[in-house]
Amino acid sequence: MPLTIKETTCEYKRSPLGIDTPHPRLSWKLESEKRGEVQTGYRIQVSAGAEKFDEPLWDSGRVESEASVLVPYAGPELRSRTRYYYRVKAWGRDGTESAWSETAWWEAALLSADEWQANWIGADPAVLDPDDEASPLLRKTFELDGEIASARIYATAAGLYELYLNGERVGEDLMAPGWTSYAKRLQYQTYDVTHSLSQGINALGIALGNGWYKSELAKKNNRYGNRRAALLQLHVLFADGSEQVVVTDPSWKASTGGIRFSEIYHGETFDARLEPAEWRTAEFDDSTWRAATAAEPGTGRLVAQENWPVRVTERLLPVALLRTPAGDTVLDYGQNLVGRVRLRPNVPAGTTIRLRHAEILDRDGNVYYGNLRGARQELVYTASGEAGETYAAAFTFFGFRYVQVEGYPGQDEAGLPFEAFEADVVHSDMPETGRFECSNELINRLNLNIRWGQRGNFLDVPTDCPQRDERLGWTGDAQVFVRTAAFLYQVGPFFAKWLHDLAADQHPDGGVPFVVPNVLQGHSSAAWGDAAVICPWTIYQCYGDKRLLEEQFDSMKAWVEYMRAQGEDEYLWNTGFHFGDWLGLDAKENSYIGATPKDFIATAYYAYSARLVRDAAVALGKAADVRYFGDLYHRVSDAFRREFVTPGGRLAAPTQTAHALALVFGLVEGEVKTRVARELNELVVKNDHHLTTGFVGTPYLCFALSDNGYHDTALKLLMQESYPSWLYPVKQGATTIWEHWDGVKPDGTFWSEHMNSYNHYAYGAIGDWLYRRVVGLDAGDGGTAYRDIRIAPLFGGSDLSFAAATLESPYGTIHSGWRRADDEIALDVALPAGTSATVRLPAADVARILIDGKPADASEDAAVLHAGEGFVELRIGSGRYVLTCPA
Ligand code: RAM
Repeated sequence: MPLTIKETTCEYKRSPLGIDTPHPRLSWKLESEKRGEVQTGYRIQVSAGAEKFDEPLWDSGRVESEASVLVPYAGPELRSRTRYYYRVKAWGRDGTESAWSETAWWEAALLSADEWQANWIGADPAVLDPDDEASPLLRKTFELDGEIASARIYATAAGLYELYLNGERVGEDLMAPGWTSYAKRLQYQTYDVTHSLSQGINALGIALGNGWYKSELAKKNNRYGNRRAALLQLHVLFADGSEQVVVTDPSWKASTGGIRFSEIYHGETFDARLEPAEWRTAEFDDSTWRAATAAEPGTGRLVAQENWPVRVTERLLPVALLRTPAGDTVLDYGQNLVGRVRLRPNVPAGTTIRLRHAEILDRDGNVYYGNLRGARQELVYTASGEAGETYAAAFTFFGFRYVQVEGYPGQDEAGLPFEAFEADVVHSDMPETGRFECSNELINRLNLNIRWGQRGNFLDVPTDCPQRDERLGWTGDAQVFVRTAAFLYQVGPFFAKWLHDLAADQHPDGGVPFVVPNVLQGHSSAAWGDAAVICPWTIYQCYGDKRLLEEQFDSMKAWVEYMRAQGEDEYLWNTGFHFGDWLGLDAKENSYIGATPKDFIATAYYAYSARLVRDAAVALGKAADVRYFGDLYHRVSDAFRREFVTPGGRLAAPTQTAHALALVFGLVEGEVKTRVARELNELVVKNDHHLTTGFVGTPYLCFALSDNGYHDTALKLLMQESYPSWLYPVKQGATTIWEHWDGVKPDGTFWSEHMNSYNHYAYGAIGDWLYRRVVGLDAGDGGTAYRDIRIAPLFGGSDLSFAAATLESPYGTIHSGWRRADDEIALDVALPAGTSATVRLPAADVARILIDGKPADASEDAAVLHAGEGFVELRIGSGRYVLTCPA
């Protein structure tokens, strides 16, 4: 197969509508069967039409470069509402030229604020009190005269919206416009509606929900405003070149319909009898509707949708019908999921069905609602009785495995028709990128639980949990999980959007809110605020997103400067409030905060973040910042050692978390490091191979052991099935990651209902270690976006007989998998074109390592980088290899 270009993307997406950056970035993947293939040059053409490449708007010409990830468009200034077609070709190692890629496109949205002609509107407050729970409906008819060539809608809302055109739903996005720091930034969405319009009279309809804008969030409603409102602009281009624009303005009509109540935490109440039939169509008589009025929602800058849209990504039928001891009728979906039930009731008009959503059954088998705290999460539906009626909550989501059904006719005798209760799984529709498998089924289930945790909690913002009256963008949780997240799914746009909100909500002194978007008072706990630094750095490493790093750089610096200003000593952070090693098991009785001293954690993170900011400055070529943050990093690390390392060379804090942080953050060196590692190992062994770590220590614990000669101990921790361990919840039947190691105690009782989520991804951060250490599929230091790969599996004892992972990286598919047989281990590696890898294997000498059956030092496709001290390092280029080494 010759050199070919597959999968071109613009701003991470395939042919995206509605991009508002002036220099969109293009990426492509190369495919070649040749080993060691690299790109030596590329050429990009951008044109105004799919057939217009003979007169391109921009032709990069042949550029001698290996770049193929996020290459910025550098042609003439882009125009709003314009589609740009592009194609790419590349040259390979020995000059081979690829054919042009398939043509793809992106479309510019509204590139400046003055392109907006629309006005914010809502229902007249004199007619519908803004605090009336019923959702407003807005509609407008308009006439089109002429042949329609193309049409786009740009729309957003204060609250949430669903859009209809001539009776049909526009797009499939849910929970639009998403959750941002509304007072500063509000996303709008772009829709291609060319084929939904017709000549003559057309009708637009908008349903509005409270959403994050107005719902009760963290015990308070109307956080951003109290009046739901819409902003929409439709541009119709006719075949003769003329244009018509329809906008929201007071000529629209307003009323209410079936949605009587809608809240993020509490669910939705829908009365199908009150939904005016056909209100979304041109034929509907709206003479009883009132005029809409102008609204001022107080929202900030309008930005085109950055994140992946929220969508239904899977449907699940219940797996069982339960009759609980309390006499309830309960559907079990077999999986703790986030989404909604798509109700298809076949019942008489006026029947009210109530669905109550819960995560877990108690010891007696009854549905448990205690851990939801104030969140009601229920759907109350009153049927119209019409044939084929169906309803799925529009403006809310539920975290559940179990649904208690009340009011379904005949449910006590006949049971329930499962097809009438199908569940929609709802989250940000991020492409799946990572797969993992090993020989232990419990660990495979753990990995699945990590994925479900990410799905449920990556619903436009990274939330701590999706079910109780919280569901907030907790910075600490996001920070510990970001690297695992970036393996399992493509989270570039997801974190870019969230980090823009983090910067928007950051305090003038650099303090970082506990949650983003910020709806709480508190800010700036160590390990939570560090999300400002760790997340953009991780996205840069995993996807090569230098622009994001550049955009966030001031925010990153400001956070480190905030820390510098806190301590009584400039280089120690020993003041203020901190969550500490949150939920650590070495906490005092009745405390959530683990035993590791807060100033230890705060100073360790201070050093770590200063170092990452220095590294970011190196990447961005900012010499003065490199010096400043490099110096700061050294001073903070020195201060850390003075304060927390005893003259004898041990850590002053005898906890697993303290030892893990000091090792992983590189705060101890030489003999002290050796001793700290040995003592960490002893702490774990003495605790009968059980962890004591909380949110801060857990993500690093196994890395600290594996990377310092104690991989077998790390593996024992992983394989541990008794409490506390990662596999304990799995053995208890968990299908997601729990907030507490003992969310369900061995005797079947629960942790206190004040804080006991069964879908809290933080401890799922162990995924990162599974992929990068057990499988050994890691990025190297010689580049970003896995251009330089490091394959260094740690086989450990004989607990596992195989482990494999596949990652769809920015350059293409990377695979690494090892299998142990008799006295040999076979390693299967595949690298995409444009990348190369260092493979590290344990062996006394090179001759014991075979590549495709031949000794490694005789292979033409591998260079020996190192041999000795019990390990061999080889350098290989793209392609597929089977390596073997002695077990
Ligand atoms: C809880 C959240 C979150 C954690 C904070 C400190 O309320 O659920 O997971 O980061 O506390």
